[in-house]
Amino acid sequence: MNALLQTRYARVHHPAGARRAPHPARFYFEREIETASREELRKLQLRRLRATLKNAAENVPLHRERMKAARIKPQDIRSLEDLRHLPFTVKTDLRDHYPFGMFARPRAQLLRLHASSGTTGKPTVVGYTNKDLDTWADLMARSMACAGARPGDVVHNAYGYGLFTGGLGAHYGAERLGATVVPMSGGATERQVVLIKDFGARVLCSTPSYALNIAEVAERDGIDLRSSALEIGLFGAEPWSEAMRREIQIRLGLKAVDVYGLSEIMGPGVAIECEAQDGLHGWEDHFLFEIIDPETGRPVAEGQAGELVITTLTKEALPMIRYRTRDITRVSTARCACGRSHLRLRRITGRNDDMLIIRGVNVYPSQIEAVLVGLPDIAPHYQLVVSRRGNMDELAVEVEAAASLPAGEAAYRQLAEQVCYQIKSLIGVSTDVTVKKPGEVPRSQGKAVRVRDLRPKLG
Ligand code: DLL
Repeated sequence: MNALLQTRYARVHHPAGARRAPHPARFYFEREIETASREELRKLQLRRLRATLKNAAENVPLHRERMKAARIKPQDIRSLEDLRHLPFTVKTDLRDHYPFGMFARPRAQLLRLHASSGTTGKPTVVGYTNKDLDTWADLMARSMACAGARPGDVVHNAYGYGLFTGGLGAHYGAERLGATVVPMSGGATERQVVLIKDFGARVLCSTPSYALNIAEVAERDGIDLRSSALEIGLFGAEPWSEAMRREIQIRLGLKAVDVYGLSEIMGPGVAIECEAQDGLHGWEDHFLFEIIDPETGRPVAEGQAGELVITTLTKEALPMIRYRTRDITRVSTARCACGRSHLRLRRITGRNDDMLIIRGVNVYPSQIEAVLVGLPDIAPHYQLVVSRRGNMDELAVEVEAAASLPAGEAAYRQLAEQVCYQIKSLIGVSTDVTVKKPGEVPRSQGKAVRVRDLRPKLG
């Protein structure tokens, strides 16, 4: 039996036996596929791409019409590069075909729907067949194992359960791995802290901003999570910085791992860091990744920053062709120190649509975060307020004084000046900084609201 089949055999036939496996950490390591040569991966991708295009052309009118307009039939695709002749799919396509118009399977064949609300208009709805849910659980289990989780671990899942894909995505992945899931969802942070400690969670799943909230509540309530069983945090669903990673690692006493995903493509588990933490492995047996110049739509050279575009290769219900994620990153196909061959995405620095242009300087909120978090005398909680004066956008930064800083107007003013100076010298933009009292910046329960946009809405 080859290694891949052996892994699958173990998983399918001895789910409870996972705890007895001689090397549990290897249990969900699918060696054959995770370390396949680039050539083998590309062959597999091409075969699956053709099947995906066939599924889309036969079952989704929008894709059929677009392929027709581009004069391309699925069988014309002879190389992965041929995909570039097909147009992109964007978020508004899903909204325009609300609720089920992009599905390639009748609604009755879907076992689950998820949706994201977004800030304007109708939600984007995504759906999964039985096989899609199975693949998702497999990929999330693979991701968790890649990050160091093992069968038998207690996984405390503080991602929100509901229409958001974080909660159920992590839940079924952890079960598939053979871990014990604590299905907490977000909120009731005091209780979360107690249960993390009492149940002996080794793995914490949450947004990075909520992890910080958990750390803060634990410190306030005198519960030392650093001496608890926690070892690994699977953090994602929002941009975060290296400074934030350091802060969380110190305060929770765990290794913070970056996990990426999006509902339109699947949910969490599209890409994750391995123990080398040198980029996030994107699972290329299920997704095809491209980086394009967001202005021209053309591919950029490997290593250059651009917008991530993803095509699904195995999805039944919602095949996505060249989906523009709006997320900005870079890729590397060099083999990783961990031995995996699947490409690596660099930390997602932000979304195209989050980018602010302040007096001609492009700024992502996560860049400001990188400056703020770790500065002495301020707590790692902040909000950015964008407004407009005349034709110019202005940026105000609200930070919070650390509890250790003596309160007082003079101390706060001096601190504001220092923060303003740091942002100006490191990013090059002038900002109006306000220092708030401890606890005054709103805490996150899930995805943090980092920007309050007070600019008049267009149209
Ligand atoms: O956030 C799925 C997810 C859940 C990923 C839990 C990781 C953990 P959506 O709600 O559809 O899905 O939001 C997707 O969130 O396009 C990125 O802009 C952002 N995002 C997700 N993960 C990361 C990350 C889930 N690790 C959108 N770093 C994506 C930066 C991230 N941004």
